[in-house]
Amino acid sequence: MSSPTQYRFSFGPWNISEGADPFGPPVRDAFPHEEKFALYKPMGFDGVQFHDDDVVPGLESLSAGQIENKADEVATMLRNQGLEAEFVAPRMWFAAETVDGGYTSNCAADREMAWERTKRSVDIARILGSKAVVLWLAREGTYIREAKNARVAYERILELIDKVLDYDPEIEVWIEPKPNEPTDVAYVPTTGHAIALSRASRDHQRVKVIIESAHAMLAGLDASDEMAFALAHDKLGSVHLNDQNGLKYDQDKNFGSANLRSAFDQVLVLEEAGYGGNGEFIGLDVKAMRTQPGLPVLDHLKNTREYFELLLDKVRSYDLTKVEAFRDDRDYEGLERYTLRHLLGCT
Ligand code: XLS
Ligand code: MG
Repeated sequence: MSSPTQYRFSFGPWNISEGADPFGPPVRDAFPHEEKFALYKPMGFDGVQFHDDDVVPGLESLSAGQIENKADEVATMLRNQGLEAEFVAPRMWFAAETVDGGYTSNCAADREMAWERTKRSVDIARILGSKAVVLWLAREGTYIREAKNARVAYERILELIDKVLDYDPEIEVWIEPKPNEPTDVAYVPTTGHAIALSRASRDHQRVKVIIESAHAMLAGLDASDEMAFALAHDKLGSVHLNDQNGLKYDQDKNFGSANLRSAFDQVLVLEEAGYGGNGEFIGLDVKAMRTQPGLPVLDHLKNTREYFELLLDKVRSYDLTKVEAFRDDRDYEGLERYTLRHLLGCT
């Protein structure tokens, strides 16, 4: 029997102490960005997920050389802390030019700006030794469907992916699908859309997906099935584990906090496929509750990591021989009882 996967965990600095929300006063101060990295290892995290401007703040007004110097500094800091950069994502949704999307904007100058910014993210990823850029296509969609030509928009996204693959012969592109928010309707809402784009690209082995549990749920889909679909295509670059209580705003709740059984199913799918065996991270995208004071606020990250480990114990003690027997008898009532009793700790 092969030895059990030693999972490694990652999260992005945006998961720590962002104290403001759109509907009330800040409940906690922002924690200084550069001090966040020292918090990773003591909490049991080995990977940092980055936006390009988490690495190089204010990069839009810096020269390529200045960006490189700052990225070099961060690379040294990561080495000193024993941390790995999991991915770098162009934060394409705050610039004035990308209000109506970057890659799919109707304006050629905006699309050019988006491409330039994406190249800088690839440069930064290369300097940090990260193998992937993540495209969370936040504003690549519309508020009214007539605003853009959807067929052309898909072509533009594919063209961009091909350009990234050409620009760097080693970089991987991981698409993070999400069906809505900030746009009303997004062009790449599901894993299936992302994998279709991958297959249509000029080097599909370098185009994968990162699946966020809550994003799948917002699309009305089962997060574990989305992960299974990507794994079946050998295209699960990473995950953003979290939870979501129904079809609302993007909540980024603690993994398992809204639906423990769904969280169990996700861990089961990952473990069964040997995910993590090639160095893939268990990435978390969880936010502190809006009511939570403190500085820095970290318990949601520690707790979600712990919930993953506890669910992993449940997955590893789930009796697959029994499961098979229930399946053979098509006794799903019995299978559900076994599963729920197992989750509830009954022997
Ligand atoms: C949004 C995402 C985003 C990315 C990287 O849900 O988590 O922050 O992962 O752009
Ligand atoms: Mg995410």
